[in-house]
Amino acid sequence: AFEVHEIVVPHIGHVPVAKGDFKYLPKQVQDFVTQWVDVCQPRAVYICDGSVEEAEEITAKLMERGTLHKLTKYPNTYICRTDPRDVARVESRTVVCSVDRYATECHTKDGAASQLAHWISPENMDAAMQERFPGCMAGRMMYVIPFSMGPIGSPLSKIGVELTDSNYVVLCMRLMTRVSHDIWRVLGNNEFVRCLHSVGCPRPVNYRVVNHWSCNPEKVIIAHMPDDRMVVSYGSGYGGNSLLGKKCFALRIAGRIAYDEGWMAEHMLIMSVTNPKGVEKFFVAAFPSACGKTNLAMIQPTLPGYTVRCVGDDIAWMRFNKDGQLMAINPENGFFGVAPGTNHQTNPNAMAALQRDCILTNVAETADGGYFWEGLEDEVDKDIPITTWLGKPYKIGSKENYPSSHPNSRFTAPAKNCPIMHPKWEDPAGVPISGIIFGGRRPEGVPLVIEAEDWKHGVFLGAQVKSEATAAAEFKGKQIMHDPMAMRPFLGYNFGKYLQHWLDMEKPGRKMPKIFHVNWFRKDQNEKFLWPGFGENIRVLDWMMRRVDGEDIAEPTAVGLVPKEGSINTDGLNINWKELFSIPPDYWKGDIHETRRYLEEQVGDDIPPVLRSELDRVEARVDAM
Ligand code: SAT
Ligand code: MN
Repeated sequence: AFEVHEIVVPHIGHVPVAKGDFKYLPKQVQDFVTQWVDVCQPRAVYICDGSVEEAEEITAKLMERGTLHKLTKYPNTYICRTDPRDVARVESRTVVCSVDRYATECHTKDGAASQLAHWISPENMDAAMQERFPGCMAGRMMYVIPFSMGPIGSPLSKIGVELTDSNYVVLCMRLMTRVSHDIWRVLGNNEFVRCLHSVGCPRPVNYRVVNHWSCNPEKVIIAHMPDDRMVVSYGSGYGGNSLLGKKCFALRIAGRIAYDEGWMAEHMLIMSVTNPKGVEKFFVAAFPSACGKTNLAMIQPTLPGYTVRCVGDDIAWMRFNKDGQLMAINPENGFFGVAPGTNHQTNPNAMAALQRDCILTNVAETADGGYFWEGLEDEVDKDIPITTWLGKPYKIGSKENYPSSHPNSRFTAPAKNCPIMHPKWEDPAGVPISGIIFGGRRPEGVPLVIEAEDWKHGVFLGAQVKSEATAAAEFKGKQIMHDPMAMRPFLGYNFGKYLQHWLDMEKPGRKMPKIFHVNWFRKDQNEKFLWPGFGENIRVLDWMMRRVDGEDIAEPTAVGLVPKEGSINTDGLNINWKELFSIPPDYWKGDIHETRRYLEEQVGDDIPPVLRSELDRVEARVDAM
């Protein structure tokens, strides 16, 4: 005779645990999972461990369903096409919850609608959640993703747990963050950032699912509760809306933690430049989304003898160490880069990173199993049949079904695939920053580079960042939008307080980095770019390095320091220096008055007094031009 053993499936309430050992999770995580299992009612819970086997299992499921499609040209690389209604961040539905409205928004002039963070009251937040979350995962799996922003266990890193009903999100989180079983041990009894995400499509679905991509565009909300260190996202599966470690955690929530703890969480790439003398300096740079941060972070310098290495392409966490040196880490583990425009000319290092282990979302496919997007015309067979991101046939050069890829189509690639990652890119101590660069797309009036006179003036330069709208969010057309510090979409608290926090970074004994503003996008009367950009940008970085070392190659103007004529190496280029560096008085008078109008309307009484006097000072000088 033999005994019959009952197979006991562990449960959370009455919901079975499909994978993983719930008992192993720290108590505070168990409570978090239990709470939302009760509300969302998934059919089962899947505790992720970050293993390769797990990725293979989930990839196979997504291929079976048709959400992912394997590209035969590159190993372990997949194409994904979303519902065309779910293609970018939704700024208008991105909100921050606080008891006091002015913890989130500024005291705007005459109650103007805030463009710098959108507030939601705790009552409205509760109602929004009540309307969406109960039962929202019915018939679906809830994945529990343990992740670290920054190297696992580093003192500068932070841990989060994302609950999601999207397995596409699981795969992308594995590329963009560090997902591992080890997180539970490192976390112990400590606090973590709570992330809750649902595509908002409980089963049975009573509408047509487009492209095997579940989403609920009418009900999208991306909400942040900085006091509770929590993010709640509903209705979208795309990018920054759903990979909650990225903009939601690493910028909006971390920004608030940084404010409380005296450090900085910024929308910045991190890179190093080594000159022919072997001297290396690190820079961070803040440009609005889709303005070329990824390209700059990975440039292939055209000047001989220079080496560029990449630490990160989107987010920098920075703090001054005990020696007064500003140190930066990249909290991410991968790149979520804009695909169109990326090619072997503009960014060979990104192309190298795209040879394996990637997910490409909303790009086109060539008949031989490769990817295609606008910008790759010279790198594939001209006659090859192409299928657009909308599944339509396309031929290079044809107007029909153009463009082949959505303008905000993206590649998701592991950082370690990039051949020029800095050997210290995962150093827990971070890398020492010598210069901070701001910039945007400014077709008119703004010179190639401006250097701030001091830290305060630099903060002002950052506050006046504007740029042509791009496809990274829902805005249309070529309007020039304010995007102060390139943070407009990513603020987690009152922007006046944020500016004061920047000003407060300057303290005796600290080595304040130099601050610059660049514009690669100035055009002449014939709409032609005045500067070649991309690899040639090394020439501007070289000038900045020499400025950091105090070389006498800058001269004052009303708007800041600019290069003395000829002090940027333009050998071999055909450059109209006068036009590239001109500061047209009429343009700048209009611009500075417009900046004042914007700051007074949007930041209002929250404008820090020091920043206001910078504005007055610069405006008086510009008016006297
Ligand atoms: O916010 S996303 O991560 O979707 C991309 C961006 O805007 O930089
Ligand atoms: Mn970004």
